[in-house]
Amino acid sequence: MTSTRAWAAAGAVTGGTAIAVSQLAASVLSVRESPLVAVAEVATRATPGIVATEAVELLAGLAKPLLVVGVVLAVGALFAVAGALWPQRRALSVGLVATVAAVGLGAVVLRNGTGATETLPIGLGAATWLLAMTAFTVVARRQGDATPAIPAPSATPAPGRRGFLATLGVVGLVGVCSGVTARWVEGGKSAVQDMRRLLRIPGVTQRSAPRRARIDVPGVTPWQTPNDDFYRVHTAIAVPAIDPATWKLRIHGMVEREVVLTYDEVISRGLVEAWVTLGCVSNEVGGPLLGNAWWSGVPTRDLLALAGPAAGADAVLQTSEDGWTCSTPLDALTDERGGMLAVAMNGEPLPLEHGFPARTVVPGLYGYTSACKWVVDWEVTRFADVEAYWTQRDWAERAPMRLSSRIDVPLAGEELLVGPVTVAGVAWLPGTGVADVQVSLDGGAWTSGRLAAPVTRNTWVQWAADLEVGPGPHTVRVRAVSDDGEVQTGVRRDPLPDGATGWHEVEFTAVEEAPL
Ligand SMILES: Nc1nc2c(c(=O)[nH]1)N[C@H]1C(S)=C(S)[C@@H](COP(=O)(O)O)O[C@H]1N2
Ligand SMILES: [Mo]
Repeated sequence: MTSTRAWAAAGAVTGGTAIAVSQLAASVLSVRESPLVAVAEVATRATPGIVATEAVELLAGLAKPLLVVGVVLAVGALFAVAGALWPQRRALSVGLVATVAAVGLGAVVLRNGTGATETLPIGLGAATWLLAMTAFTVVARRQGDATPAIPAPSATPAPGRRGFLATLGVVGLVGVCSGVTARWVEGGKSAVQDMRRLLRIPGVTQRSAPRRARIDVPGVTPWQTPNDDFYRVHTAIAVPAIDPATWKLRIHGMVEREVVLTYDEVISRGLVEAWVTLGCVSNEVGGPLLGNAWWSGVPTRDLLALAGPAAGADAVLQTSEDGWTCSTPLDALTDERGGMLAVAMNGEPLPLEHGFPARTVVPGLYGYTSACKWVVDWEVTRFADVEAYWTQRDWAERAPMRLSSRIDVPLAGEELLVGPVTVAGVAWLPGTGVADVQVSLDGGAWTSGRLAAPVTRNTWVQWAADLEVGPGPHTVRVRAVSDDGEVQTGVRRDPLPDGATGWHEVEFTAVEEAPL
């Protein structure tokens, strides 16, 4: 084995391992597309249109796999060259690998944007390569020291064969193990995805926003939030992929009898369905962490009744499969408001990110105290005895959602024509309902806008107000009035510990001429 060949082999094997490690990181962190596939897809996009179309038509379904194979071969060759260069031209070698990493990074960022989830796998891959090549160097040097017949330092050092091969074996093994684990993680996830796609839950219906719920002002937030646009908040780095066939909900603690329910047992109880607006306590005034969906599930009160909560209990500590917890007032899960163990969202089984196969939805409470995704355990207990994930971190134990409202149009900084201007947005107090929305232009008197139908007391409402504006800068504010007559406070408070308060305001400018 010539030493340059040995180093090229080391480079290629290490490259494979580096890619396998980054694939593993990517699937654990659940990036939708792996770095390799992302590079292949960017390559497709960069190919001149006609060539790409031809290739796709010619090769049909083969085009994408072939492209991936091509990328693998090209990257493998680059790693081999980098390996061959490593002992003598270290900077060039590292530069080559850095270029490969940068291309991968560029491709992933183009697809998915920047974030730890996107960039970390590639960083880990690059680190793996450097680390393993350093190991080869140490082995080669040690063998070299032991062999006095080593050539002059200007020549490529002949790595000691056995140690070098052993290192190659170890690095290769790490690569194979990472690759196999990555496949396994992906396989599990896509098996659950496939199961979810094929799942037909009896009693789940599809519903679109009632006509009367829509105010029809361009730019206002859609009344019904599509699943893909629904905000997501969770502490889990890898979204749990739970097979409904193995999922169970255990109800225990201060109960007359402990019960364990399977997925089939839950859904065979018969589903109820409702529009409910969910919101996050971390939402700033005017923020986006809110969504409204058509949920299907089983009433939490019915499930709890199966276990029979004992006197003195006032809370349910909910735990998710990934170990997150929230403590929910027992009365909120058993009163008339319609809390449910939801299994479907907008007519589809819950998306994995939103808690598949089951999550809690409780109208009127912020998500962190109630909306446990991937829920597997309900411990009936007392607030005095437990703390949950966020209450351990200084957020309030009880957190009913606050009366709030948001301006969606005009956008901040927008330039409009003088004359009539329509301001519009959404307002909410799930659990109670919104009766009126008022706006104030430039600090003037509050005037009522018009409301679309609120549909239910648990949903947000679209509103609009028609104003006359003169030239120059303007500020418009909004406040809501609840069905109970509460007027939304203008006192500005941060989300911590129990939700932000204050009026949302938007500044815009009115001009005489149409802006260019
Ligand atoms: N398992 C689990 N469930 C969770 C959370 C979490 O971190 N882990 N976050 C909660 C918070 S803070 C909110 S606001 C809602 C968000 O639900 P969504 O992601 O479906 O919009 O989920 C709640 N349920
Ligand atoms: Mo939240």
